[in-house]
Amino acid sequence: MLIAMTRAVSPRIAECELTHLAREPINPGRARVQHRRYEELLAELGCELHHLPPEPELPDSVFVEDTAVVLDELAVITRPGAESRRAETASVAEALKPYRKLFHIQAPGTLDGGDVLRIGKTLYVGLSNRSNLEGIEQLQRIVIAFGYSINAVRLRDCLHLKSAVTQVAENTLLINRAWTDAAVFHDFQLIDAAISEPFSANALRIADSLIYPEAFTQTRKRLEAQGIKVRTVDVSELAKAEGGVTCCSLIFTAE
Ligand code: CIR
Repeated sequence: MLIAMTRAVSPRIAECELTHLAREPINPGRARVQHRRYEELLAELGCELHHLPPEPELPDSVFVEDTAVVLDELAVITRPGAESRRAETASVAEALKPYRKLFHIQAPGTLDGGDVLRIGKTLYVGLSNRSNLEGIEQLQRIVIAFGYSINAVRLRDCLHLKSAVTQVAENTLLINRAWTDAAVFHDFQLIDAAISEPFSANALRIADSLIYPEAFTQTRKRLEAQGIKVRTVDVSELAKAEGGVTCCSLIFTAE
C-alpha cells in the first residue's frame, strides 16, 4: 500500500517563507481547492491519503515534505532550516510513529526534506540555505547503518535540491542545470527543464505516472516525448508560496 500524508492549506499561507520569489497575494481558498485536486490525483494514482492534523497558525504547514525523510526502513524527522517551520515536525513525528522507527536531526543541524532526493540506496542531499553540513552529516550517520550512502550536492539560486532535479522515470531525471551540478548525475539520462520554465524540474513520480504542474507546457512536451505519463494539476497559488508538487506530500509504502 502506498500512503500519501498531506496537510490542509493554512489560512495564513500568504505569510509563508519566501527566498527567491517576491511576495504576491495568495488566495487561501483557491490554494485549498488546488490542494484538494492534488490530493484527488494522488488517490487516483493509487495512494491512500492520510490527513495530518491541520496547523492553521503555521503558514507553510501544507509543505509536509520538508518535515521528514521517510525511507523503507526508518524515518528521519528533520529540523527545518527556517525557524518558523520547526513547529511543523511534532505532529508529523506522531503520525509516522506507527509506520517507521524514528530518528531526529538535532541542533545545530538543519535539514529540509525538499533537499533529499532518494534514488535506490543513494540519498542526494542539497547543501542549501535550509540544509547545513551538520544536518547532512547527522543524516549520514543515521542512514549509513541501513545501507544508504549520501551524496551532498551544491545548489545555486534555488530553494531546495528538488527544485532543481527530480526523478521522472526508472533511470531518468528532470533537471535545471542552472541550479545544480549536472555532472553529479552522470549515471542517469537527463531531461532538461525548458529555459523559459526554470521552476519546472519539480515533478512527483507515483508508480509510472508523474504529477506535474499544468503551467509548464514546454517541459511537459519533453517529458511526454520520452514516453512519460504526465498528469497535470493547477498549483499556481501554492507556487506563489515557493512550493512545488513534491513538497505537498510524504509518500511511502506500508503493509
Ligand atoms: C518555504 O520557503 O519553506 C515554503 N514557503 C516553501 C517550501 C517548499 N518546499 C519544498 O519545495 N519542499
